[in-house]
Amino acid sequence: MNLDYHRIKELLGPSAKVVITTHRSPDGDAIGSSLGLYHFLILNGLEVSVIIPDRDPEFLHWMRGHDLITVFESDQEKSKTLINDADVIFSLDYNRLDRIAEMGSRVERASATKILIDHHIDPADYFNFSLSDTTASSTAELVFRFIDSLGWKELLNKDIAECLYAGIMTDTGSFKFSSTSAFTHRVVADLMDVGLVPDKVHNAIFDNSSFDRLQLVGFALSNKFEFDAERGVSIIGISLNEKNRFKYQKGDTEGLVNYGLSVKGAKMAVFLSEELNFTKFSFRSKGQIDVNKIARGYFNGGGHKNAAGGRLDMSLKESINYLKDVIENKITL
Ligand SMILES: [Mn+2]
Repeated sequence: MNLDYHRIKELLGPSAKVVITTHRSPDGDAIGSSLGLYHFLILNGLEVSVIIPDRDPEFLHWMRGHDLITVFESDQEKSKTLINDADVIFSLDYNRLDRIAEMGSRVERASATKILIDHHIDPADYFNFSLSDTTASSTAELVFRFIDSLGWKELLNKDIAECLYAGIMTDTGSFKFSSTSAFTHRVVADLMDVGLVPDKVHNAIFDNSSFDRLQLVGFALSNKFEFDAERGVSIIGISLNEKNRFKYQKGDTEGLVNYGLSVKGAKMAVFLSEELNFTKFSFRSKGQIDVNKIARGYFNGGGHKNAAGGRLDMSLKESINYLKDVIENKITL
């Protein structure tokens, strides 16, 4: 069911208990949209908790309210109680319960009203209310729309603005992806009107690398980067050993896939990151190449047309061989 804002206002009455959830391996949009909504809802006197399945990378920890986030993986009892007691559960930046790992069954069984705010393709129909728009640049942009549609735009403040901006900026690749619309820029203008300083957020997120991280990026680009000029495909793969060598921290390989797509002539870029018993994939593409379809069809994943993820229970070496077989024999680019 689409959002009935009148009903939502009733649900978000003064004594409501609200839980905000977002996807596993939370990124800038996941945390930014969740904390943005959090700062908005607490203004209405609601009891609000943000629960994430697992830890987020350190470059997002500067956001106000971040220290109040509950991590399901490390605080299961508290998380379960909050989920069971909630009147309303928001699902932000994901649209299928398998994206929140073990938390999914808890959320499914909870008696709360479930509200989806998301921009990924093919939402599950399990939610009571959905604000789902695959053309939106980010979930943070949709949270802005949600607040505006409730008629509460005048409640926007600097805390909300910084968090939402972090989500929009990271999900649009600093406003360069094709999902960036005139509306996206209008939203940012409104956020600036309430005190957002864009370069402050940009610096907090992007100028915050450890020395080891940059060494890892340099190593990946000079030693682990393959470019198939004929097909326009970039592949960068990092093994678990290599990550350990550079004291890998969560988030250190963020954005590496975009280098692959920045090569002249590149149409698709794939980044592979080996974990203990599996390998994670990030896909990026230009134009009509639909990496959501490719990720869904061959890599147990999905996402958006030009940006998607996946995973296979294989080593890095096996994964690269499998990927090359798919590229050469199964799909047309
Ligand atoms: Mn997003």
